Amino acid sequence: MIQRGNWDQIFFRYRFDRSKYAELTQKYATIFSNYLFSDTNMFSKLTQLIEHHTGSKIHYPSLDDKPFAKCTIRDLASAPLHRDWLPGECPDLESHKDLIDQFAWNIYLQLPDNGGETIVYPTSDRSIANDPNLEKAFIKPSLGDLVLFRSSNIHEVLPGTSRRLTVSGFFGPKRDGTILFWV
Ligand SMILES: O=C(O)CCC(=O)C(=O)O
Ligand SMILES: [Fe+2]
Repeated sequence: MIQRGNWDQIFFRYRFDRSKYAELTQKYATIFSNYLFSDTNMFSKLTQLIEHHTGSKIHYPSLDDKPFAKCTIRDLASAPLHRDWLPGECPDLESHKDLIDQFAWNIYLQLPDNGGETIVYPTSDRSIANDPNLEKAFIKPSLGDLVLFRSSNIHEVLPGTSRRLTVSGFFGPKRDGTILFWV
């Protein structure tokens, strides 16, 4: 059983407590491989798809010799307008300093009947978010969908009428032509 609110060990949340992040990463990796990925290979399918379409090799970064988490479970009621761009948020992070861009991937495990859409803006500039001429992408996923989008652009998740559960992570190309995966 996934308990409400107890997941989502994304690095950004633990950027000031890296040992807690490493501890949770190890704990969840064991749970994911024993339960979530024991009867589905969705993560390896995703990485194969990305390597195939980009022609790039994926690398999994580490921090003080401890791996970053590869994915997380998100139990997101909604998300306010934000962007995810790790080199901007943590410029001292050696592992991510040559990153060119950041993308989010989400596989939808549970969705509300109403609401829960993801809106992605065609800009990273928050100050123009209300410009009526912006052509935003309104994503209304179905169960099992994989959605990839540029998370360095501003985006939000609208509130829904019931639980919304995803397997999620980030990836991005580096200057050396490889792709990093982390969360
Ligand atoms: O759950 C979603 O559709 C998007 C959540 C989000 O903010 C992200 O993946 O960066
Ligand atoms: Fe996000």
